Amino acid sequence: MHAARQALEYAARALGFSALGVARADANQGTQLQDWLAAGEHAGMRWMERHLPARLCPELVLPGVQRVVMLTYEYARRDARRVRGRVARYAQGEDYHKLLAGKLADLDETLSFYGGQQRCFSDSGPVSERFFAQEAGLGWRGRNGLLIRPQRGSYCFLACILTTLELPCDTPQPARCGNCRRCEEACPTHALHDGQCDARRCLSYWSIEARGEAMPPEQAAAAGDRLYGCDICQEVCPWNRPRPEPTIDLHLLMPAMLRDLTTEQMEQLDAETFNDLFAGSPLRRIGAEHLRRNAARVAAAGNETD
Ligand code: B12
Ligand code: SF4
Ligand code: SF4
Repeated sequence: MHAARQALEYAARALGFSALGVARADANQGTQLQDWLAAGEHAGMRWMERHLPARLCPELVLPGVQRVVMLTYEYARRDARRVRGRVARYAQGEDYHKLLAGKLADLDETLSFYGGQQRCFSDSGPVSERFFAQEAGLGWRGRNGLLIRPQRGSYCFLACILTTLELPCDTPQPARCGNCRRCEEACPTHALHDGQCDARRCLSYWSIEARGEAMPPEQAAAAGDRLYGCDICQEVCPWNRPRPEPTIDLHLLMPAMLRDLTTEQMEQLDAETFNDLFAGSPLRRIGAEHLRRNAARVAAAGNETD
């Protein structure tokens, strides 16, 4: 199985992934996910309840699974918007679900050559990606809940391959947050506790995932010019300090259309124009109405501070 792993590493590098690690599929996930769901911290994301059995048992996702291969893919660290209304760094370029799906299909093919059966996901399947990334030795889970790599910080996508091959595994790294609590202290809505994020309080949830519900006043007051997503708990993390910017896939750089589109223009978008402009962007998933609502909130916050 060393040969299969070597071939996989080679192919992953060629496809632009920045790191790869392997964990046992039956690694003990503890009870954090159940506790988080039982406390209602998943807010309106009911699909997380439905996925619970599969999340805890990868065998239900791929019978015969032995390993979870975890990969990282870098996105830009610079905020490229030229006008008011911040967009989370991960969402600045093309839709990463599609971009990574093609690359994962190539890696699936590589492992098939060695007799493996695979299922691949990136933020698209019932797999606890941060848990397995830590188990696979790619980094540790910070107090902001995210996977942090000692050399590269947390600005990366995670992707995973469940495989029936018994690839050699990696060793988890110790957590290196030490006494730091900057993310917890900086979170404007106090969403972080015990290394978990309470989605009911999180600006990322309210500006992206919440469907048909307006942002509660406490979150709206704290959101400022955050139009889509929130990077505050990453911006303050010392492991994300400026360092040479890694080479970023051109598909993940912000197109001029999004760089210059003002919140006033967004408020005017009809569904058709929205679909045309945002085809291929992660922002498309929230739909025209939610974007207009976010834009109106950002514009109103701007008027208050003028
Ligand atoms: C739901 C979700 C959200 C929700 C809820 C966030 C949350 N509280 O988890 C919302 C919409 C709020 C959100 C926001 C963001 N998200 Co999000 N999100 C997810 C998703 C789909 C599931 C996460 C999840 O399962 N949460 C539930 C919690 C309880 O699970 P968990 O933390 O993984 O815990 C499990 C294990 O870790 C274990 N565990 C935890 N601690 C411990 C300790 C021990 C000792 C043990 C044994 C086990 C254990 O328990 C659980 C077992 O199943 C993942 C993709 C995926 N499929 O994993 C992306 C993902 C985590 N998100 C991501 C990103 C980028 C973000 C944002 C930064 C986006 C933004 N800029 O706006 C923010 C950051 C917010 C934050 N600080 O967490 C990336 C993270 C990349 C990274 N470097 O870590 C992911 C991995 C998507 C991807 N493929 O790239 N997200
Ligand atoms: S994404 Fe923003 S609101 Fe959510 S936990 Fe991080 S800092 Fe808090
Ligand atoms: S800000 Fe500090 S506590 Fe939070 S994840 Fe980074 S190192 Fe850990």
